[in-house]
Amino acid sequence: MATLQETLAKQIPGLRDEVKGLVKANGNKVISEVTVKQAYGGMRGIKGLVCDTSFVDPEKGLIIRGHPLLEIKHLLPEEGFFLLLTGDIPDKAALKALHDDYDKRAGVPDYVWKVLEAMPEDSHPMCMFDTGILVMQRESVFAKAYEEGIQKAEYWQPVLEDSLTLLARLPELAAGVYRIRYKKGARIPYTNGLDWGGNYAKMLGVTDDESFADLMRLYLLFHSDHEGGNVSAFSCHTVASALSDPYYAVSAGLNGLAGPLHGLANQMCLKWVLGLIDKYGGVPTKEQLAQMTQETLDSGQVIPGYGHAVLRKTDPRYTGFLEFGKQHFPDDPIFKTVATLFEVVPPILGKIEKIADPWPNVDAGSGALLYHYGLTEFQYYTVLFAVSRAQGMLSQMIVNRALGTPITRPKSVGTPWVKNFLAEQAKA
Ligand code: CMX
Repeated sequence: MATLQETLAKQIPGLRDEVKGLVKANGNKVISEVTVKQAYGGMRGIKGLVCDTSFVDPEKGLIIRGHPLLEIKHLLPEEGFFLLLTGDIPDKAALKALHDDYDKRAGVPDYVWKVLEAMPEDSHPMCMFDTGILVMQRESVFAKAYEEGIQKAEYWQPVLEDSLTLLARLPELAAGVYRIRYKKGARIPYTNGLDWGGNYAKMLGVTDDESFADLMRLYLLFHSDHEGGNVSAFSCHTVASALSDPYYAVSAGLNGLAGPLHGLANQMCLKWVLGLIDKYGGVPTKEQLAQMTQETLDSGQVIPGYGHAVLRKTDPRYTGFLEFGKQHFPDDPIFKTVATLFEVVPPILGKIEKIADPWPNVDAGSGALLYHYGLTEFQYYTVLFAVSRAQGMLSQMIVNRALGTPITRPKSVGTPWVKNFLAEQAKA
C-alpha cells in the first residue's frame, strides 16, 4: 500500500473535483436554517461547516470515516490518524513508513526545553504544552513556503510536512512537560521503532506496566477527533483558514481545549471524584453520590464529565474506558466510584428539563484509569487529550488546505438588528 503522502497525493485531485462539482451544481440549496435561539446559543446544531474526517451521531457517538469508534478500538492512534486523513486503514508497510517518518522527525529542539524550564513552577501544564508548540513555530515549512510564494494548489503539502513534524514531536514535548512540571527527574528520550502511544507511555516514565501503554494507545485514539464544530477543532479551523501555519492553529485549538467546559473537564471530573472519596472516607454509597450530585448542582456548578452539545446517549468513548477499567482493575476505588456515578448521575440530570444530555461524555471516566497507573497529577490530563486531538485538528487542516477552503467569516448581527428583523416579520 502507498504511504500517507502518496495516498493523499492520489486522492486530492478527485476530492477537489467532487467538491467543486457538488458546489457548482447545488451551491444555492439550503442545508440548514438559523433560529434566534441558535444565534444567541453557541450556534448549536447549525450545519455551516464541512468536516470529512469524522462525524458525531447524537445516538451512536463518534464515527471515523464511516467506522463507529468501538469497532476500531484495536487500531493504534497513528493508524487512526491515517484513517482520519485518507479514509483508509494503513497496511503494515504504510504503517511502518509512517513510524519511520515519525522517527526521522522526532526530537524536540533544546531551545524549547529552555523556554519551558524558565516558566514559573505553578504554570498549568496545558500552558506549558501550548507554549512549547508556539515556540517551535519558527520551524514551520508552510510559513516559509508561503513567504516564498507557493501556489494555492500546493498548500497542503507543507501543511502535511508541518503536521507530521508536530505529531512526531508532541508525545516527547508532552512527556517533557510532565517531567519538568512535576519534577520527575531527567527527561526520558524518544525510542526509535516504538509506536506513538507506546513511546509516549515510556517517556512519561509513570510505570513499566505494559497495560498502561495499552491505555495510552486507546486514549490517544479515542480523543483524536470529534467532527468540526467542537471548540478546539473549530478554533483551529478558523485560525488555519487565515493561513496561519499549523503551529499557530493547533496552539489556538488547544487553548480552547484548556477550558473547563471542553477538555479540562477530565481534570475537573477527577478532582470532583477524589473529593467525594475523601469526604466519605472511601467508595461512597449510591445514596451519598446522589446527595453530592444534588449538592453540586444546587451550588450552581456543572457535573463534570456529564452532558454534551451533540451527543444524546452515553459517549462510546466513555463505554470503551469503562470496559478497560472493568477488564484491568474493577476493584480500584476510584474506578468503582466512577462506575457507580454512571448509575447515579444520569437519572438526576435527566429530571432537569434544561439539560439536553444527562449521559457521561469522554471525560467522565478517563481520569480514573490514568490515576490507577500512578499518573495522579490530574492538572496534566488535558495535555494527554491535547496530544491526541492534534491528530484530528491537523487532519482537518490538511484536507481543508487541499480543498482550498476559504477564510472563515460568518456574518454577525446585533440585538437591534434582531429586534428590527422580528418587528418586520410581525408586520408581514
Ligand atoms: N451539569 C449541570 N448542568 C448541566 C450539565 C451538567 N453536566 N450539562 C448541561 N448543563 C446545563 C448547562 O449548563 C445549561 O445551563 P444554563 O442554561 O443555565 O446555562 C443547560 O444545562 C443546557 O445545556 P445543554 O444544552 O444541555 O448543554 P450545552 O450544549 O450548552 O453544553 C456541555 C454542553 C458539555 C458544555 C455541558 O453539558 C457541560 O457543561 N458539561 C459539563 C462539562 C463537561 O463535561 N465538558 C466536557 C464535554 C466533552 C469535551 O468537550 O471534552
